[in-house]
Amino acid sequence: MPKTALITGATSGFGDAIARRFVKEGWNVVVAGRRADRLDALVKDLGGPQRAHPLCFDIRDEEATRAALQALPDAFGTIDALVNNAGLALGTGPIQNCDLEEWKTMIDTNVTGLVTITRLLIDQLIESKAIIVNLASIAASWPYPGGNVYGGTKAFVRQFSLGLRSDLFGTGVRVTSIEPGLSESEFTLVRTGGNKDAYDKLYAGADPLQPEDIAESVYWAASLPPHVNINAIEIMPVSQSWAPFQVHRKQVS
Ligand code: NDP
Ligand code: 8X3
Repeated sequence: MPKTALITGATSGFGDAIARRFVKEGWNVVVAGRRADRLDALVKDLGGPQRAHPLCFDIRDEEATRAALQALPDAFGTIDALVNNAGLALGTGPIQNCDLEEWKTMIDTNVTGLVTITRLLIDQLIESKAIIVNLASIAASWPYPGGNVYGGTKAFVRQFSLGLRSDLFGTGVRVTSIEPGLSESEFTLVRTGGNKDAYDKLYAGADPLQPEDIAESVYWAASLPPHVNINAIEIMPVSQSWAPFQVHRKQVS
């Protein structure tokens, strides 16, 4: 009987690549997102309804999430890996210029949506001794100008992952926080409101991580023997590293 992974945010970027990676290794997948046309195309690509099942819902909507999970067919009803990947950043400006609605959207998606689906599935995940893989970010640990609420949501995801590990002690459930740096995906188009120039500039010459790189680490963590838990993986492209702290100086005459 193949194992089943439920991957949120499977309509593009990391989620799409993660779904493909798991199916390549013989798993079945439940692929979630809001764009039904992309989910249908992905299911087709993955081998059809025997291998993949689409769940179309907005992760910010608790009732929609609950209804989607309840509607899972029996063949996809036991989840062995929950990959909490759906998420977004909105805006790159400093706090003084930020739009409060964008902040709420990030919190509702990256934090509330992620904890909701985890809570709704937890009894079943314990029963199947599943792995939960949460997509955090380097922004969880390393602040940068314009990262404000996005970084805060990802710090939550990282800490929530560690907290889950503590609470799930003795259950056999494994929990991993994946924390990528610069990665090429629609993430940057979403963040900049569809600004293709900004997208091109960000990645130009940087040889960023690709969704397949992230899929590799998610699958690796999930494929290890049941007594091995990878707590966190921080991944950057070789081209990215840290800068010195900035120091604001008063004018001295
Ligand atoms: P993409 O924009 O390519 O994918 C984001 C996915 O999230 C889409 O499938 C989208 O599906 C889904 N999503 C967004 N909002 C909702 C919602 N309200 N309900 C349901 N699904 C939603 O970005 P990435 O693949 O790059 O990002 C995936 C995760 O990785 C995110 O959590 C991101 O924060 C994190 N990350 C990204 C990095 C990067 O540089 N790209 C680096 C570090 C972490 P749909 O629109 O169809 O609903
Ligand atoms: C996305 C990576 O560096 O843009 O989580 O915050 S970064």
